[in-house]
Amino acid sequence: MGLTEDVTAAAAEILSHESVTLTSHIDADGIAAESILAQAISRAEIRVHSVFLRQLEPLTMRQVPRDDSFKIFCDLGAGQQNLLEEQGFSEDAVLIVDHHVSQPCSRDYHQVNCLPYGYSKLSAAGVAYLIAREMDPANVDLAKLAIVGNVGDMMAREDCGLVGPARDIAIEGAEAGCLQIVSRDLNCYGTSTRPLHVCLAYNDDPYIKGISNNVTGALKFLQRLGIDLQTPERRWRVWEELAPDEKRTVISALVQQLVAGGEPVTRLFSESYRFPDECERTPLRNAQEFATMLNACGRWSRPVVGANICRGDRGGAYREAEHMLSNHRAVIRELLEYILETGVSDLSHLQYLHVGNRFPDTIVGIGAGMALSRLNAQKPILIMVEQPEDPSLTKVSIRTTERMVAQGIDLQEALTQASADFGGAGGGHRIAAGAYIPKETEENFVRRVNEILAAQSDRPRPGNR
Ligand SMILES: [Mn+2]
Repeated sequence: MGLTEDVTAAAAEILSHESVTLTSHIDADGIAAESILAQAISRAEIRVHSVFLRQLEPLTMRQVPRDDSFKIFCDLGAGQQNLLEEQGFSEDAVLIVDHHVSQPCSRDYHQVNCLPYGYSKLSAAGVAYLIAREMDPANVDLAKLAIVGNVGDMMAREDCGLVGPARDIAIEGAEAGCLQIVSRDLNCYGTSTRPLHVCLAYNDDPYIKGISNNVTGALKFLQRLGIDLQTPERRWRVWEELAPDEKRTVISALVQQLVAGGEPVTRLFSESYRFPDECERTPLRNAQEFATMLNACGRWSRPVVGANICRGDRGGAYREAEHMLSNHRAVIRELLEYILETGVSDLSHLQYLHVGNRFPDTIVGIGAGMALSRLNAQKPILIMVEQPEDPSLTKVSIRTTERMVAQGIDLQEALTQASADFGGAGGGHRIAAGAYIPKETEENFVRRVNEILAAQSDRPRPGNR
């Protein structure tokens, strides 16, 4: 069996039911995946009801109705199969659509998971799309949401563009006219909504001296190039609306700046995914910003608003999401300032900080990632935050850079090991991971993570002997 066979079997299975309950995750990938499957299912005239969960655990499980509907778990479930078993779900009533590490389980739940087949850069929305298209080729319009989910789950980050099956989906969507692939675009977040100088200054991959983290520097840099940075109405222009020759001027100046600093230029470019059917200068115009909007909905516990946007609502849901997005940015900015002002504690291979209950646990990872570029990027940053629902638990987020990952740092491994040592649970990716630990173990936990990171950095690596 391969992924294609699993997809075919899953599509046939779904089509054989009259009623489906879809349980998905509240982040951009989960919301996009839910919207893909729910639309494909209702287009097939099958009843579908959706439930969004922050995570799959005994308490949240109560939201999944115990009726005779077929249960699809999406962007979650692979790692919680024992829980499904404990809760009495039978094998023939469940389908898991996921891209996370699978937990061994005595019950053999049907699963479509790209990870065991070696596709580590395909997200749940990508897998959901493959199933939807198998259910009906007319579902090709949902490729747009698949790309939003993949980009939202950072699948395009490491390689500056999507690869493998995720990229095939983008090509398919582009051929069907649902999206546009822009090759060698500026590798920068905010190309549709941020004034160009702000867009450049807020970007630090690659880090460009005098421009990254320096709004005034970025503005001066652009003014010297003689490009109109504002429209005649004095509105700041965004990257997307620059003429091709203006873009070339900016890019070649940025290349010069990097070369002068002895830095590689490869990460200046990335493939980006645009949606020409969306209004110009809105967060829905490209996959990255669309994903941020969905994440904002999830983080403010309104995933359904994001799901409605995915289904085409550009009225009430869109306005609500815009509001959440601006709040989301304000809180992240506050967190970033808090981290930089408070300062981090230093260990040999780790820097860390406890933010208490000042910030919601859902944004600390993003804040940590942003803070890292202003701190010592050689050391992963770990942030701890109190759990409002359960003060005996501490939520931990850790972030590092692509460069450190290339040098052998694996945060997923570090947090999984360390949290297991202290009765917690962790997971994630090499570049970003999270865990829950008992509050009283915080200090020992941080020391243990540091030890593991130290061992990782001493580990011999292939090609680096
Ligand atoms: Mn995901």
